[in-house]
Amino acid sequence: MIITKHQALALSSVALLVIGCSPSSDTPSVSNISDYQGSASITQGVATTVESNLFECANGRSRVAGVGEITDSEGKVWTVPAKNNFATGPKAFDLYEECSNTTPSSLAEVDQSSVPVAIVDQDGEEITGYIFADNYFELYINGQLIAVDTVPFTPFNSNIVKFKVKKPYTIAVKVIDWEENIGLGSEDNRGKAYHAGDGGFIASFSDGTVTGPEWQAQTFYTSPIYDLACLSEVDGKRLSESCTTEGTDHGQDAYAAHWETPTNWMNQEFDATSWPQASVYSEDDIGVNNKKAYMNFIEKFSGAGASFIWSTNVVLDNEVLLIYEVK
Ligand SMILES: [Ca+2]
Ligand SMILES: [Ca+2]
Ligand SMILES: [Ca+2]
Repeated sequence: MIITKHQALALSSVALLVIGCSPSSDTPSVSNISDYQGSASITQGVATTVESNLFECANGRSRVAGVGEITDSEGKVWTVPAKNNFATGPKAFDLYEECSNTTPSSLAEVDQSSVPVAIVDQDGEEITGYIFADNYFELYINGQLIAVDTVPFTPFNSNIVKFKVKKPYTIAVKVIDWEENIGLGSEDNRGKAYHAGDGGFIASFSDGTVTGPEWQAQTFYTSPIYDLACLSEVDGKRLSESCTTEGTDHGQDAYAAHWETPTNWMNQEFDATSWPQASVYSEDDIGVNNKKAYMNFIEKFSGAGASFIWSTNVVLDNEVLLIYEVK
């Protein structure tokens, strides 16, 4: 049989396609951005680093907490893992923070009287909050930025906040599950170069407010996604429950789904009733039993009736906004 030059080219293309579609079992399959029909903006691949590291740990190890930018197919630029106020925001008081040598073994060793009080209402009630975030939080009360986490990525830490406010008031929290592979939603962990880490947020407040399923939670950044067909949206929920969370050594071409955060999301008048209710996770889900920043003060977390919350996917959703109105 004589094969023309044209046929030979076609055959080699098929061969390439076959190679491309027959990855080793460790290589994720990938669909096309053009096949995606949902409301997110999609990016692919690693972001350009714009901030190489937000945080240096003087006394030990910490993962590099970088910030990057990545452009979607429509030319829109997204900040990953998320826009944040770490550099300029008021730092929360350290409850437990190894890098600052703040390592009390219990609350009795903490001088809570030295926690600064943020004023929302001068004649309001003084409220104390205890916060543990995997990995990073920014706390707003009635739209006012009260405190930002003192460690963006690792080591795991916890914080105390105090503020004066009148009821009813609105708690709004931006939480970020940080990433080492910027724009790819992953870190070098568990023996894989692209391991998808998990998030988690828990807090209790002295007026009895605790994190739980009554809070609203919406995701704004989901990654890594290896097959866009696994993303779906139902009743305002941005779902990724059928997406793989398996680590890989070849995650450099992962997709990410981005949604624009509303500019006024932290304000009291923002209506979050269309957002999904927060999903609740157990201490085992989050893996805190080896984390002193949590366990040493557990009476202010699960012991106070608080639950770990996040959006519907605590592994793949990396920027989540939480809102709760205290009546
Ligand atoms: Ca932190
Ligand atoms: Ca994490
Ligand atoms: Ca994650």
